[in-house]
Amino acid sequence: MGNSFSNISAFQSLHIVMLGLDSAGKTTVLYRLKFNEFVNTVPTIGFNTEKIKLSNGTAKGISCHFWDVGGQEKLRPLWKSYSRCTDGIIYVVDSVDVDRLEEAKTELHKVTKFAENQGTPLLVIANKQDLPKSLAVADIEKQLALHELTPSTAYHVQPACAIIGDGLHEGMDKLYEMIVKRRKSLKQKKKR
Ligand SMILES: Nc1nc2c(ncn2[C@@H]2O[C@H](COP(=O)(O)OP(=O)(O)OP(=O)(O)O)[C@@H](O)[C@H]2O)c(=O)[nH]1
Ligand SMILES: [Mg+2]
Repeated sequence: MGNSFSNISAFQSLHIVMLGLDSAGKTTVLYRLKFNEFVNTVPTIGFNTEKIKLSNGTAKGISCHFWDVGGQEKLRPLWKSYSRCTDGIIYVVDSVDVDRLEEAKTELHKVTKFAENQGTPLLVIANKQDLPKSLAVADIEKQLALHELTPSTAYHVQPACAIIGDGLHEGMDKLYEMIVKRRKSLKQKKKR
């Protein structure tokens, strides 16, 4: 049976960049998706990159080329070039690091304002939901002021726990759906 995503199988590997403040859990997400197990990480100096074939949900079988860029302040100037011309942006947030949510918001809004990123679908991963006092998705959405993003930017906020993998496949499905939708509408615009 065909579904609305069937044309995606013909797509080449999706190009996904993963950003977020240091220690948010980006590299943990990357290796959880790659190996389906917890991998102990060290702070990323530079970036990690992996080709991953998604193994679950509606995006099952889709190949993604992930770029996981270090989130330390001195590395953030790199975000611009890594996020250029990607199919999707994943922004990982530490849901208990309340003191740095404002900083996370500022950095996210900077990224989405780059001309090349206008309209690129955004998956916000509200990570570390296993920890007590983790903020709920609605609070994170509000604190990151996602409603202030340009209307052309589709986004989804996904609660997750990268160390056990909860929420990651659901999040990837949502990102994939947004990417498909965007490609379709860009195609239709071209036809007009
Ligand atoms: N409790 C909990 N800890 C997590 C979770 N995800 C990641 N961590 C931990 O958070 C710490 C930072 O994780 P990383 O994946 O290295 O963070 P990062 O975003 O890649 O950080 P940089 O490379 O410095 O940008 C590690 O000790 C992880 O084990 C989670 O869902 N729950
Ligand atoms: Mg890292």
